[in-house]
Amino acid sequence: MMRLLLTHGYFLSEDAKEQKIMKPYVPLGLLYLSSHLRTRGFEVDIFDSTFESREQLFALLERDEPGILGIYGNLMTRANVLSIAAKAHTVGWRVVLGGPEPANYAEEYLAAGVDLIVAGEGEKALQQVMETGFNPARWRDIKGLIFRAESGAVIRTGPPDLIGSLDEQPWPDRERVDIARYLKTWRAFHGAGSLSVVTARGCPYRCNWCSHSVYGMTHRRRSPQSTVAEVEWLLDRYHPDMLWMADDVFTIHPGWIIQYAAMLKQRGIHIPFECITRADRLNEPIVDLLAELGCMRVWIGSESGSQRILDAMERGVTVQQVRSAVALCRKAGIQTGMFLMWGYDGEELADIEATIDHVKQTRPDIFFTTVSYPIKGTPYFNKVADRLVSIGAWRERTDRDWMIRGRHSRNFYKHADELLRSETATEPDLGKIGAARAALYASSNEVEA
Ligand code: B12
Ligand code: SF4
Repeated sequence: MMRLLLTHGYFLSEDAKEQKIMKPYVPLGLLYLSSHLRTRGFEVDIFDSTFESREQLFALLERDEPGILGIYGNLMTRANVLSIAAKAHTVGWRVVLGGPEPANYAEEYLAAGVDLIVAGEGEKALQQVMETGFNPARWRDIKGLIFRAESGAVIRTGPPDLIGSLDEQPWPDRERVDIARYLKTWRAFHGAGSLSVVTARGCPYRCNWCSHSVYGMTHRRRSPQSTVAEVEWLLDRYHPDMLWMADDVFTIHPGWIIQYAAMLKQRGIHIPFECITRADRLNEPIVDLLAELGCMRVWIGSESGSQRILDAMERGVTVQQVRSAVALCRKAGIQTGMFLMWGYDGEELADIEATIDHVKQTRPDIFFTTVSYPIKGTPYFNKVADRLVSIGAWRERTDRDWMIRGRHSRNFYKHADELLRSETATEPDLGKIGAARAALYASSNEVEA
């Protein structure tokens, strides 16, 4: 039987930005694949690259008997994934890719020499591939694969077979990675160690710029019982100081939260946690329950203070809902983190002013801004596709680097950011605000490409 080695192309030591944030989490997708395959008798190893170096991985690939190398790829790790795949090939490994990015650029990855791409949920598809002994002649009947036939044609076998009941899956194979190192890093930088858990897969909402490449529009939940059992085990086994509920929208199902809370209480479990949610999935009873459970911070995608832009994004949330949700959290003692997006299609100065006004009125504890970027496969990407200008070679850039012809310049958004920050400073400086606004307006005729 061929051995499978799983890895991801993420090296913390090469990421200067993350080294300042230092909130690493284990690659849960790989750990789920590992436990799924190992319980079925396959030999699986994990090289968790987070704290290791590229050189260490390359040395391992050279030293070990070649087998199958499975690599997780997202939009930030393209160049690393390609370099790892190339190295693996030169020393005799077969390479399979999975995760949210590879299927979006299947032709390019296959042209780079990758043997196989799994599009979407990986457990069943990879299991079936392993059962063929990694034999391409038997891949056509397995759902969820993209590969090249001998003729050179790219074969796509359609969406993968999904796991019927998430509760029947073994928990992610955390014992195979160095959890202590993650916790130690967290504690050294933040005074508390955090571990991630997922309670569901997939999000049914349709925010236009969000990638649904792994789970499509599906939404499957674990039972509260199974989640509570995993949480209890995590606390007993690793003693984290807090948890991150890494779901797309943790509070999507109020009934589930109520049952989960009741079970945690019944077992006397209380652990601080943070999560991502949507403003429309919070109301007073749910916020109070979250607070009671130990929720210290919720992250809300607020995106814009302009309803016109939220509607164009098909966000399905109103500006007012965000304001009310943040106010409810403040009242309950839960901190709020807000994500904001500049530069969505059609956004103009008035929308930017509305966003700044919105943040001033809403007063989240913290906010992060990004200039919107079209991820391949999203409706947003399709909407701006005819205006996309690429800079540099595909192998070196990411979907974050697209330029959109006719959009305001990066400089303009930098000024928007400066204005937002000066307007929301604890002690606003009128001089700074005036200068930032003047710079924003003065740069409004500059275009990106
Ligand atoms: C947790 C998370 C993070 C954490 C990552 C922590 C970590 N180490 O996991 C943090 C906050 C750091 C993060 C950051 C970012 N993230 Co993020 N993140 C997520 C999130 C919410 C959950 C990931 C997860 O654990 N999923 C659960 C597991 C079970 O699913 P999975 O990882 O997809 O794995 C399954 C399949 O993909 C497949 N599979 C995975 N690996 C492999 C490998 C092989 C060989 C095979 C065959 C199959 C396979 O099988 C797995 C089991 O079914 C996802 C959304 C989501 N719900 O998945 C976004 C998501 C992955 N993130 C995304 C983005 C855009 C980012 C950022 C770029 C954001 C930013 N602007 O900075 C950064 C990039 C960071 C980086 N340098 O890599 C996008 C990726 C889009 C894309 N096309 O690549 C997603 C999909 C969100 C979205 N809907 O748009 N993220
Ligand atoms: S942004 Fe959040 S709510 Fe919207 S589709 Fe993506 S995961 Fe779902």
